[in-house]
Amino acid sequence: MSSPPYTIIGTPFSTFTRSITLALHYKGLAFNQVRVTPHSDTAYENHPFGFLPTLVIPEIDGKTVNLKLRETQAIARYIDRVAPEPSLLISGGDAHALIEEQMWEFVSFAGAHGFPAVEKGVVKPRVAATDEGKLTDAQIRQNIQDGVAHLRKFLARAENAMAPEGYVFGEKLSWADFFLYPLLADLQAISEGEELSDRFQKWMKKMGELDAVKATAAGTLSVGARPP
Ligand SMILES: N[C@@H](CCC(=O)N[C@@H](CS)C(=O)NCC(=O)O)C(=O)O
Repeated sequence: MSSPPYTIIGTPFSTFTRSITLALHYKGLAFNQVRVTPHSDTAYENHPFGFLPTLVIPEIDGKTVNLKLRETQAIARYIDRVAPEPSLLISGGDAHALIEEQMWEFVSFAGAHGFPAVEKGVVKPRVAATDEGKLTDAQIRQNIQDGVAHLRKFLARAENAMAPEGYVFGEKLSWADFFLYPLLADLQAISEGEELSDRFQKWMKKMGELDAVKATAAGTLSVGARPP
């Protein structure tokens, strides 16, 4: 008998949620998605702080548990354990990495520094101002100029931590790519996408060829959607 599918709580518009749905698709794990925004009633019913995503695990060892697992990196570790292949881990010796934990270091950079730099500092204020329709492009650019200056620093440092070509760790697709991609796909969709270097643009193109990326595009800013 096949196991019941997982449930992911989170709108496709949420970049952390997309990191997980990318991996669920990539690893061929069936899931349902409950498309809610952060701090909605459903978000709070599933997450103590109303954040996204939560993964609801229906069964463990054939026993119904409906366990709610929060925090994207904890969810990633669970997914790797139940579906180790195809692997999203690296090994020391992949591209510039000496030890496998450098992949988790990059993941943490993306979440802790990339999310505020890309989403909070630039994407959200740009989208809010554009949707409101009261300011000119020049006025919006002026309002977010500090955010863009900070974004440039993040992008330069992230690029510096990447292999010179291929995925973040060269030939090996990993969680590092799945954590960074949703942020830069949003960035690419707005005018400030012009900040993406040639290296990032090549990487975006390579990522865009993945079935998992195509399957998770609906409902994201990259295709012009809005929450949920
Ligand atoms: N540390 C959390 C961060 C998740 C996160 O920030 N999710 C965003 C949506 S993409 C959110 O729920 N934000 C709500 C807020 O900032 O108040 C994780 O890794 O899961």
